Amino acid sequence: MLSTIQAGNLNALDFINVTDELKEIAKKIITAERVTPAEGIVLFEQGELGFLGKLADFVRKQKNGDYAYFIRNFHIEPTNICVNKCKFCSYSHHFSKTQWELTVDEILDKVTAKENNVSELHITGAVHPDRDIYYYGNLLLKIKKLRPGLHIKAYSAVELDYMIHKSGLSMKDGLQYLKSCGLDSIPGGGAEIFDEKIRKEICGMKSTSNTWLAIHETAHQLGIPSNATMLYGHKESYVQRIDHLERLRRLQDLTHGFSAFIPLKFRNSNNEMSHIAEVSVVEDMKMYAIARIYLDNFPHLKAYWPAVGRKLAQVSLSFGVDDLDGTINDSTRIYSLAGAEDQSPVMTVSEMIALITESKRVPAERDSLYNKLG
Ligand code: V47
Ligand code: SF4
Repeated sequence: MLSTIQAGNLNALDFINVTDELKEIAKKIITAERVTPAEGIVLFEQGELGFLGKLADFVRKQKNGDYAYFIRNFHIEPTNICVNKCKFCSYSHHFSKTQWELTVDEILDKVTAKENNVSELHITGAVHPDRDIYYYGNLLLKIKKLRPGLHIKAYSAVELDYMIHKSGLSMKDGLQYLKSCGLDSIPGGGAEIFDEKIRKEICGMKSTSNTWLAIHETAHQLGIPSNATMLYGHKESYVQRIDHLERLRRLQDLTHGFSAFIPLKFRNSNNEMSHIAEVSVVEDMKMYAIARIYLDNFPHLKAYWPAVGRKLAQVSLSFGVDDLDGTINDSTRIYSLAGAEDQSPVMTVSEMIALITESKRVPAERDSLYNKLG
């Protein structure tokens, strides 16, 4: 009986107006029992936002206490010239009105210009036809020489697939080579949606879902941690969202190499899918909450504020999120080109702290491996 279960500040009163099926799922969640794929779909189809929020908040608190993390970071996007043509992309040279290809010296100048207290550099961009693994390896070596203490989170699995394939190296040797040059971790991009049918429709030229998963698995085996993302709110169904989460949860059971999951809301400006309306805020918060509940083996759930806007990111702290990414410092264009609210995303540390404190969470500056700093 649910009424006998009390955990944290959750109790039976929170579940008065829900069906027996949802009550049973809630009972599993508060006793740390894993939710099945079928139950995940029920949560999406029947779970009302307040109910899901309470459960996700409970799970968040169990995992991360009241901390809400952030990092001092910046991005470098070396190029937007791309061999692929994803329909949701507003960023590549196919759809954007601008085109760029930074030289190594231009990239190094950007690194040199950053303040000394920045902890992480995130490098990702388009899949350039002519750049090979040795170009990217040398870039890592040069950045590390300039700033040995900077954590480099670089190259999505899609970029890695292309550069490793082009070099003729095996996946393991390619990743090992990049690690030896200074690759510290891998960002979560390129996952999009694993369902093969929808993936083919929206980004058919991209690496397959199995390749994305195999690259992350191999990286984890080599001691390279990574993140995972999911592009949601376009053509995918709830069944396909749960399938995506399920494939990630299974891989995480094997490797424990993922640090954070980042749901990425589809933004519809300036791309070939602009006719698809963006989903509501209710749908966004349900996505965060169910991701937090379902991915019981992922330590962190991140709201990437340049994608959803700082107000929504703040609200997400009550729906399972414990990490708001970082200060960014106006260094990324992926979301400004796709129509996000912040056209020049910059958040100062004091703005980040104020935003977190207002949500009654404890701000914690972190490094890339979620160690608290200061
Ligand atoms: O894979 C591209 C997404 C991703 C759109 O690991 C879009 O810490 C919505 O993965 N609407 C790249 N999304 C960004 C990414 C990321 C960002 C921040 C932190 C981390 C991390 C990873 O951006 C792509 C794609 O899924 N994307 N266009 C769009 N129109
Ligand atoms: Fe290229 Fe990435 Fe855009 Fe796809 S999402 S077209 S791989 S830049």
